[in-house]
Amino acid sequence: DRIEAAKRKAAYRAVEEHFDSSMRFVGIGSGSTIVYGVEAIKDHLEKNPPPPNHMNWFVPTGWNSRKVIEEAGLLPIAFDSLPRETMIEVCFDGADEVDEELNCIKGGGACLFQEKLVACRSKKFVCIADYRKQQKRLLTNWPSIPIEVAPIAHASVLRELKLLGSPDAKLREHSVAKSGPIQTDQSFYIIDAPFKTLLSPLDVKNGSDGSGKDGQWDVEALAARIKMISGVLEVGLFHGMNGYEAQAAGLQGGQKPV
Ligand code: DER
Repeated sequence: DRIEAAKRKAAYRAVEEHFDSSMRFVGIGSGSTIVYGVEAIKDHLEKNPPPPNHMNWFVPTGWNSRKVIEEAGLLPIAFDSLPRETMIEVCFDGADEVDEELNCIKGGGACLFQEKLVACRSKKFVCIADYRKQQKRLLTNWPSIPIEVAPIAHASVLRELKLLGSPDAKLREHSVAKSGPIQTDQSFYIIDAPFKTLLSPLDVKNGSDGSGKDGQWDVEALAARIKMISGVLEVGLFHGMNGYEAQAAGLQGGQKPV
């Protein structure tokens, strides 16, 4: 259908522009769009075989990602077996919403922690997303920010989020499988925290105040503030992707997502 076709088109274009058979380490995110990304990489490798004795390693970002890599017949390598000085050449991943500065809300698939780890180790972060995801500001269409928290701390994190302007923040429960909160690959919980539509960096440049007064935040300020709450492992806001100079609580080391 139209959406699947859009996902596929975005994936093939992203791979065509940013993947090369001579790459050694490539990060693979989670979700349904990335399946097309892996399919496009597989096609590319068949048409453009790597140099003899060259290995393409694919770095998964959790259970779902590893499964996608293995089902495509590609070789996964565990993140913790990456040599310290190795940078991942490029990381392909999806997103739940993307603003005009290419900041992303991520975590719909509850894999945001390992996705951010891999993105931070990547020279380039390529976000593959269909037209539904692009909005002027984050939290326009996607309702809340996914936050990965230590189970023991979930109640106190909920209380702090309420004070920051998210009274309706709640634990992500199983939809059908079993009652109770879902658990991530780290056996942590996910809290989904709705906030007012986030101000973009452009709004801030034009003088808007996104420091949290009356619950109005900008992307960077809110990501940093949530990250400070005791018990928070990671926040599903990917921003500040433009290289090592980025001081934001988001990502260092990546380039602007494309
Ligand atoms: O969890 C994530 O951040 C994923 O990338 C995901 O939400 C994107 O999912 P989709 O490709 O199925 O929309």
